This record gives sequence, structure tokens and C-alpha cells, in this order.
Amino acid sequence: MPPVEQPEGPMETAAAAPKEATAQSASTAAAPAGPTLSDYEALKRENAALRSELTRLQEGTKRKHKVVKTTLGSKMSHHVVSHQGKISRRHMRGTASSMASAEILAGLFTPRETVPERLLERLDDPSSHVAYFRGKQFALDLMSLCEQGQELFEKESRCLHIQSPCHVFGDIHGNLDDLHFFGENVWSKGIRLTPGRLLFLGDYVDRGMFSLECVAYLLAMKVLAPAKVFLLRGNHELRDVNSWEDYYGEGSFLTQCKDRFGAERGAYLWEVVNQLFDRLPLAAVIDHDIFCIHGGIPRPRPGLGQIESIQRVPVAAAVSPPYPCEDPDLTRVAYECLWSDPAKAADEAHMDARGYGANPRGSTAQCFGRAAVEDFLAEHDMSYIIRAHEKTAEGITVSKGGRVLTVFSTSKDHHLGDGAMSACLLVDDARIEVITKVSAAAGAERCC
Ligand SMILES: [Mn+2]
Repeated sequence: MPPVEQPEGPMETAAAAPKEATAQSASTAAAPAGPTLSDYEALKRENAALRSELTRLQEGTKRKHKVVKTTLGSKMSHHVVSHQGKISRRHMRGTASSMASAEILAGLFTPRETVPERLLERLDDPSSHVAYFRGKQFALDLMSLCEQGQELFEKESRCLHIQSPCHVFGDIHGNLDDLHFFGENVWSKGIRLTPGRLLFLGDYVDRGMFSLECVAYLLAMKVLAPAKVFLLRGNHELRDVNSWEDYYGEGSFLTQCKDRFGAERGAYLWEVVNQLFDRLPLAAVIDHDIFCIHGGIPRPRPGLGQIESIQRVPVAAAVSPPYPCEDPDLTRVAYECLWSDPAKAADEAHMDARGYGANPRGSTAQCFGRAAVEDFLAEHDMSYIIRAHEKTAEGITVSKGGRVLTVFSTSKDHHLGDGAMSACLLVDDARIEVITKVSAAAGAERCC
């Protein structure tokens, strides 16, 4: 049972079993054309065939057209025409080789939109591509991105090390409008031409109605620029949470998958995306100085530093519910990274000797108090903790003597009123700046 979100979480109804919830709303599907397992397998087979054809052509080119290289001083040159302007027989062969290679390469690399490029272009204006986003091709594109993203995340450490400048984003929760706002103001030239890095702290799905689009948007950016875009896991990237249809209603990620693609196909896509979520890293450290995580610092394990514990969490971990093979201690570490909150001032007195205590969200969630924060930062020689997970109408809150910053990057779907703002942080060397989206209700949007 996941802990409840505050304050609207009805704790007594929190025990909805994900499988039952799946069955209950299966009938809501309009069953438009959607992908099937066999479509996906066929796509994979086609990709494998294309890859092997590419390898065969490249090897054939290498065998037939050996490039002649001559050493001139310390520089290597490719010779096609002699320096007298004559083309020797050998060089003629070189010219023919170059022309043949150019033809083959032109055939192979005819400018063709890649999946992430196609998605990002359409996500710029989804209302002009309604048929695409409701159709089989979107589902296939998203599954293709999941496959590519999975490979990237499996190579990443569970606690990333990132160099500034870096923009840090909190909960997105299916709010494509605010994601567009940040896109227009932070990576307006496209991710590949944007200097610095982007770090997202999780909670991409649920609550907002565009969970699928937000996941697709972020994954497309990750695949296009894997060394610039980093995605951490939030508590909504857990099956127990993103299948909770009774609680989140039409905002539930599982419900959105099924409404879009039909009960069976939607549930299949939901599982593919969750297998990707299983592989998301849990934490990041910017400039060896700022610890970033979705919820908070986990309780220490005896004889092991907290970051070292996080590093030991397996690369594929379901966490909630866990895979049967998962080590309960490491599952607990991951769970607390995703669910913990800083203790309210009034609750500091109830923290244990190390500064940790029960969380009013219920279940097994924890709070971390001032002592826990100070010990963690001193032990790891760091200055701040940036986390997300708690809604705030200002987009940012500061606690624990200025050491803990909470950032929230969606202004909708949290009952915070029309004046709610969303924010991100820019960490640049030793400075942290706040960028805020001011709601239309509070005046014109501005970036400060
Ligand atoms: Mn959260």
C-alpha cells in the first residue's frame, strides 16, 4: 500500500490492490487501433534486419574501397588528386571509391526523421496531431523510446554525478503546458543546442491528463542528448502508485494508457513504461556539493554511507511492489529516497536520535529532521539538498535552516488554486537561481 499524498489522501482507502484496479476500469476502453505485442516484436525484427543490412553494407564498403592514407609530417591526409593536379591510376581508384562510398552513404543516411525528433516536433503542438497521439504509431514510438532509454539508464549509476550549469525540475505530473513553458525558456533552441544540463527529479505521470506525452517528451530528450538530460525516479514511477485508478481517477497513468489504447493494449504499454521506470537512477550530486533526490535522504544502514547504500540498489528494481529477488534492506533505501519528506518544525521533537521519524503520509514513509540533514551534509561534505515531492503554490520552498530546497514544476492538478506557480532551479557553479512560471491569474507569465 503506498503512502497517501497530502492532504487529499484518504488513508483508509489506500489499500487498493493494483490488479483489482486494473480489472475495474478495463471496460472504459474505446478500443481504438493500438499496438500489440506482435506489432512490437515485428518492429524489433525489422530493426534487427536493418541493423544487419547496415553492417553488411559497411563491411562490403570497407572491403571494396580501401581508403589510402599517407603520412605527411605529423598529419594524416586522404589523397584523391595528386599535387600536380593529375589523377594517378591509384588515385582514380580512390576517386571512384569516394564516389561509390558517397552513394552508399547517401542511400543509408537520407535525412529521415528519427523517433525522438518526430515526437518532439509533434509534441510542440499536440492539438494538430490528435490522430497520431491517439493511434498505434505513437504507442510504437513510445515503446521504441523505452527500449532505447532502458539501455541508457542501465548504464547509469544509481547516484549520478553531474557538473553545473544544471537546471533542476521537480514534479511534472502530466502537465505538458508547464513543460512547454520551461522548454520555451530553458531549452528554446532544442536540447542539442542548449548549453548545460537538465535534471528532472521524478513524478512525471499521474494527476495531469498528459502523462503519456510528458514521458514521451522527456524520454525523447534523453535519447537525443543522453549526457545532457538526466531523469531520476519519483514515487509515481512505481507500479503501486501509477496503477491506483480508484484514487487518481482519470488522472491515473494506468487509466490514461487504457483510455488511449484499449484495456489490453493500454495495460501492455503501461507495463513497458514501468519496466523503464524500474531502471531510473535514484539520486544525483551536482558539483560534489548539492544532493538531489525526489523525496529525501534514506535512513543510514549500519556501517554504510547513505550514498553508498543508494549505489547498491540494483539497476532494475521494482521497489513497490518489489520483485521477489529484491533485498528488503535495499528496497527500503530506494523507497525512502522516493517517499521521504523533511519533518515539519512542529514534528522535529518527535524525530529519533539520528533525526528520522514517522511520516504523516502514513504507511512506511519516513521524515528526516534537521539533525539528519546536518549529519548527512557533514558526512558527505555537501552544502544543500534539492528535492521535490511536496506541492507548493510558490513552486519552491526552503526548510531546515536553508539547507533543503523543495522544487515543484507543475502549477496544476494539486488544488493549489489559479494563482499557483511552478518553478525550476538553475545551479551554476556556487549559485542557485530560481526560475518561476507565474500563473496567468496572477498576471503575465514572466521568467525571473
Ligand atoms: Mn512525489
